[in-house]
Amino acid sequence: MSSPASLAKETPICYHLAPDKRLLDAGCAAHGCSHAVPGRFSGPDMPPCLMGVQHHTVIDLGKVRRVAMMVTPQCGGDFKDEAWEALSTIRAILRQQGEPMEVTMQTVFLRSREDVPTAELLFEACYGEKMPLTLFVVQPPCEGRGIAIEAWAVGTTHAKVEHHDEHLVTVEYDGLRWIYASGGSLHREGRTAYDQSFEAFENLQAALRRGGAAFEDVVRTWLYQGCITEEVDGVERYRELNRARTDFFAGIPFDNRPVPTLHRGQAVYPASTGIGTLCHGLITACMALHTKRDDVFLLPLENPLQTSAFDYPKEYSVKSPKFARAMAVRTGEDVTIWISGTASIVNSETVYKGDAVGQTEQTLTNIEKLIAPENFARLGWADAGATLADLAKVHVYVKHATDYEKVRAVCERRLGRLPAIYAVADVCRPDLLVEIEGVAFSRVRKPNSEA
Ligand code: 3EB
Repeated sequence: MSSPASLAKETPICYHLAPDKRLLDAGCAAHGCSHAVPGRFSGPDMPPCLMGVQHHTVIDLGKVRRVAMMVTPQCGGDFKDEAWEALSTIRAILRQQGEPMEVTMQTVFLRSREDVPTAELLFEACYGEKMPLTLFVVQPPCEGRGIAIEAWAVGTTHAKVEHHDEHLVTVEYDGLRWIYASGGSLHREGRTAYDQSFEAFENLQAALRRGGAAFEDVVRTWLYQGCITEEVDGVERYRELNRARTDFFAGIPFDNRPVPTLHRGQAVYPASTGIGTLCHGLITACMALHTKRDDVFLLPLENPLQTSAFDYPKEYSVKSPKFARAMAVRTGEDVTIWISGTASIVNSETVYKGDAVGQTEQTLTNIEKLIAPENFARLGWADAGATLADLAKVHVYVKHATDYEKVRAVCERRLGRLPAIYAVADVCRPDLLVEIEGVAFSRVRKPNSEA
């Protein structure tokens, strides 16, 4: 377990890598970084520019503190400057928490494939032995920067974090064991999309096993596929991914999950994001939950406005996409909702074709209805539910960079200013312009209470 002192010991390497002192002084305001700095967070050891933009949410679950961070650097400079600023911001946010924190999983969004090796080096130098499970995804951040980081951290006073290997990190607290696994980034030439996808699922399974879990413990997957809508030999790569996922999932007892659901005997698939990346190949990760507690339950959410993805008609895929619209995890009185990538689909059709604003509105309405108390009640949890105000963070994938401002305006109007990253990515249907995923935290309503 790390103490603040041991965290401080790691930093010199990073400071050494800091290529641009501009980031560390107040001179930032001079070139356009004019973020208001709340007094509590300023101080001699807190660079005003870095602390000015606070894109994080703190979630206290019992004794355990979790922090969700969405960091986009503001100050410019070359790629190393930007990466350094983003990493420093994460470090500074964690230092404010008053207890030692560790990053458990992060997704790093990069503008250019050429920056991946530099990013890998910088991140390894910065995190050392405590490298989180890290995905490097080539999806240009919309704000025009070379990098943006989405990261989860946990307080280590009451949680034990283990960094097993590059593909496996586990976190334990309160009788819960979360397993974060990655399937590697598969770039091999000459592999079909089907083989690549199947191999990624096998890799995830192998990592989960090393972490003491099985694939039927998985609650959430992320699939970043290169050339997602490209046709190879007449078949779209995303369709091949779906075929491989269907075949792989056929061997997983999702109808008999260790963590109870109301749906025994019915397959309960993980929540998921399936989206494009500018890299070739496939980058995958998943999150699993293992527990012996008897007050932990799962509820897969389907959307009253949408056909379930696994019931999509054949025109979209011979083998339908096997994922739930969201997965609600109830631990005692806390309900965490992992919302799948959600798009402007009503029933099974794309709506607001060619209209990014309309698609964003519809997507947010889809999320709102998905997590609403009425939907929870319909699906069997009468005392649970959430609103858009309960979102801790969102990730917004935009197909065309030119739609970014409009999309962001809609998101900010309906969601307020919450931690968000906007990145350019191909959504898996040619007519979809926006996809949004997020995580919401809520508590169950006590009997006899009205709220
Ligand atoms: C959709 O609703 C949009 O293949 O795992 C969203 C979330 C989408 C997950 C996946 C695909 C996936 O069909 C696309």
